[in-house]
Amino acid sequence: MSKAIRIGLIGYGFMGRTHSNAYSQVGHFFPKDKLTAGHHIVRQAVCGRDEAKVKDFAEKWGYASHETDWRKLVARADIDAIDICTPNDSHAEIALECIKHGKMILCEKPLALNGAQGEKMVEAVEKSGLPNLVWYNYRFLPAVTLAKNIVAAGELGRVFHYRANFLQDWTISTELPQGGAGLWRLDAAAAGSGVTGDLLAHCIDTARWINGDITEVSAMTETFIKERVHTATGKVHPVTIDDACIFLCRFENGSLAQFESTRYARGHKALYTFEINGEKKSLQWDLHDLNRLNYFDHAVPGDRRGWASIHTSDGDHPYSGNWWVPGLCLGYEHSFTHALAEFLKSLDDPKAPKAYPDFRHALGTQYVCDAVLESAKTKQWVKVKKA
Ligand code: SOE
Repeated sequence: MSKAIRIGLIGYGFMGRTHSNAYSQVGHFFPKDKLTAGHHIVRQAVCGRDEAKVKDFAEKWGYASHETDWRKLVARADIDAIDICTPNDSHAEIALECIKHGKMILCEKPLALNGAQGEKMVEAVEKSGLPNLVWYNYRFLPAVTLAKNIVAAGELGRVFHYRANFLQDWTISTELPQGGAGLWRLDAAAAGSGVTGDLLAHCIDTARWINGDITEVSAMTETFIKERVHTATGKVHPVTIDDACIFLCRFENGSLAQFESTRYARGHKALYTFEINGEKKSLQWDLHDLNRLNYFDHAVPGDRRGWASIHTSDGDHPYSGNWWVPGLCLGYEHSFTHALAEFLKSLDDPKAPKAYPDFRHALGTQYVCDAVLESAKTKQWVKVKKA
C-alpha cells in the first residue's frame, strides 16, 4: 500500500504556489501504484499569519486545513513533512523545530542566511536521519538534466570553462521599499544577501551539480541604490544587500569560471544562462528557451560542424516522457514537480543516489556564497570551505 506523505506548507507566497502546484501534479504525472508500493502526497495543511488569506489559499490549492502559528503546524501529529516557504531568516529556526518533531523537510533555497546557520541545520538533520531537500529547481528542467548527463558521461573530455549569468531588472526604481511580501529580498536582515543568495545560488547549485566543487573565488559586488524606505518602520534605511555581483572562480577539476548576477540589467527579467566548454564538446542553455540544449560536437566532420539545438521534449529526454506527446513544451513549473518526484523516489529507495540537493549539498552552495561575499568585502581571493 502506498504511504501518504502529509505535507504542512509554511508560507503561501510565490514559492508556496510553485510547490503547491507540484504537490497537486506529481501524482498525476509520476504516479505511484497505491496498491503496491511508493509514496504519495497529501496536501494536509498550510500555514500563514493572515487567517483570511491562508484560508483562501487552502481552499484554492486543495489543502485540507490551515494554521496561523507555524509551531502548531510543526507539532501536529497528522503532518509528515514540512515545506518551508518563508523568507530566508526563518529557515534555520523552523527546520530545527521540524527535526525536534521528527518531520521531513523540504526547504526553499537558499538553505540559510549563511554557512554557520547551515552547518547547524545539516548536523541536526543528518543526526536525525530525516529526509531533506532544498528546492534548487532549475537542475530538474529536462535540458539542464541532459547537460548534467552528458558531462557525467565524460563526453566533453576535459572541461576548460563554465560561465553563468542570472540577470533581472526589477529593482531599478528608487521608489521600491525594502521589506514586506516579495520585497524582503531587498532587506539583508531577512534575505542574508542580495543577488548572491537569491540568484547566483541557483547558478552555483547547477554548476556544482554538473561540474563539481568550486575551490576559490574572487568577487565584486555593488549596491546601486543605497537607501530605501523600510516597510516595517516607514523610515529610510541603508540598503545592505548586493544589487549586483560578479565573480571569477576555479573548480576542483581545473576549469575556470565566471558568474554574473544583477537586478539592474534593464530589459532582462530572468535571464539565466550557462555555457560549458570542454575539449570535445560545448553545451549552452538559456532559461528563456528552456526546452533547448545547444550542443557543439567537435567530432562531427568539419563541413557539417556547428551548434545544434536539441529540443528536449522527446520521450527519451529526462522527465519529458512523463508529460505530453513528443515535441510539446514544458515550463518553469515542471522543474518543481520533477524535484518532488525525485524526492519521493528516494523515499521509496533511500539507498539509491539522490538526484536532488539535500541540506549538505545546499550547505556547499552556501559556502560558495559566503566566500563570494567575503571576497567582495576584502578584495582578495577566498578559498571555499568544503561541505
Ligand atoms: C526573485 O529574484 C526570484 O523569484 C528568486 O527568488 C527565485 O529564486 C528565482 O528563481 C527567480 O527570481
